[in-house]
Amino acid sequence: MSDYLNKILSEVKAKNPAEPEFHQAVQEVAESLEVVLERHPEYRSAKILERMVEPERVIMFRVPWMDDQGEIHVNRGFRIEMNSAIGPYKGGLRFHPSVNLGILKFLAFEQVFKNSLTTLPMGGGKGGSDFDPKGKSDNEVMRFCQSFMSELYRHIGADTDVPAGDIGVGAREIGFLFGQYKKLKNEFTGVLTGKGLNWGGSLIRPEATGFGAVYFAQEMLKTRGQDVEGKTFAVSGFGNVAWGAVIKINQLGGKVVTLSGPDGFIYDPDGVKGEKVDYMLKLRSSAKDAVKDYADEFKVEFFPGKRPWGVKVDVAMPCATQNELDEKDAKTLVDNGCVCVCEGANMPTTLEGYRVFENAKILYSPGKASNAGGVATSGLEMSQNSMRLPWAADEVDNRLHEIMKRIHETCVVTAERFGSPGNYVVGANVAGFLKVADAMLDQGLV
Ligand code: NDP
Ligand code: 2IT
Repeated sequence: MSDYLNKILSEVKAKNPAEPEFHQAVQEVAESLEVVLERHPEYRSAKILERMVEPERVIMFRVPWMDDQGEIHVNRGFRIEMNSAIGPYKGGLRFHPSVNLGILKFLAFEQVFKNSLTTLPMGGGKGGSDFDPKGKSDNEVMRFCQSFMSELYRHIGADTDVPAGDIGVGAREIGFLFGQYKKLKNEFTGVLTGKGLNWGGSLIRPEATGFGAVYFAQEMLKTRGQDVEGKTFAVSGFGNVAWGAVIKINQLGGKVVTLSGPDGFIYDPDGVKGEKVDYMLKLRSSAKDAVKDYADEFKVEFFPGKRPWGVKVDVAMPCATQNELDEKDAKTLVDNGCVCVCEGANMPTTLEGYRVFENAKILYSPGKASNAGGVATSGLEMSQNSMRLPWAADEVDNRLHEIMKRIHETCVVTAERFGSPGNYVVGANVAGFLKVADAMLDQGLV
């Protein structure tokens, strides 16, 4: 990296200590921007990157709530409003005990580039809480969501900041959050996405991230004359994203042989299909955080404490969480003949893992490109809410498919234009950056 970029990275590290995931996300983007900043000194003199690594606004708040036994708990709530150059802040809410400021800043930073790639007018944000939904009753989750929204409501709005789901936040939580927002504001607007179908939600939104990621993998494989049909896939996670990916892989004739959870992974050589896909929904709603039940139910092998990357497959789709695939895993995948790694989660591969894929020249897409279908469909939900007209499932799915093809094309063309043909990381970072940077230049020093 140039001295200029190294200086920015050092300053980010000094100013934001103890936020390793944020440093990692900034470093990955900075490495991609070398050529852009050489060719475009106007971005340097306007200090665009220096401005982009500083959130426009960070909101942190107390979330007190009472459990079913009458005991009081206090969690911490966050919303990072990272960049609004191209639209209202947009991005999910994560409820997981690992949530802290640095993790949400990395996610908000990634979201800015991802949303820019979708072609829709959305800025970037992320939020959440260190609340652990594991083992909580519906009533406890409701009281928590109501308390969380009692503060968040004053900072968001359909034209200001539009949160959605992420890890630990699905249809149930969005419902409770929306109910409380409506009550406090006395307004029925598209302030959240991922809503229920009867009250403003979009068809295909639950499936969209996984569907979009598989459409992206299909486009990547096409560049090498290959297809999803007949390929075996290792998928990690068993949540919303993994579920959507498994459905679409099956529809396109591929076979998924693994799923994983914090407890380990399952290997199902016959493929996760049919009733087994529906069982994934049961696993999630059991709130047990374990994938082992799948192995017990369908009599397949379970590997406790292990990740699925040692299984010989054609395509790997990490769909669980950040840094779940490291250098050693990457080498194993490459040695086993894996031809494509398509990220469904946000930053699931470490920087060292990415370098292994880069050197091996296998197809590798960063989450900000390949998982953008979720937020893109959130953007389509916002459009439907503004029009007060719902679209049919086919219409949403076709638009999602077109958007993913366009993101793929943009990554390929941009990577080539900036001297890194075939590198989807460079393509995604540079294309995402250019649109936001130009909007920031247009709008002056704000
Ligand atoms: P879910 O809560 O539905 O599922 C998350 C999965 O990852 C679960 O299997 C979960 O297990 C596992 N997981 C979470 N944290 C950890 C951890 N620290 N260690 C091991 N496993 C973990 O979330 P989603 O499917 O929505 O999200 C998965 C990934 O996709 C995340 O990276 C998210 O940011 C990303 N994403 C989500 C989008 C969406 O629309 N939902 C859009 C784009 C990206 P458990 O909860 O049991 O720990
Ligand atoms: O990481 C993501 O893109 C999401 N969790 C979805 C965000 C959204 O606003 O739909």
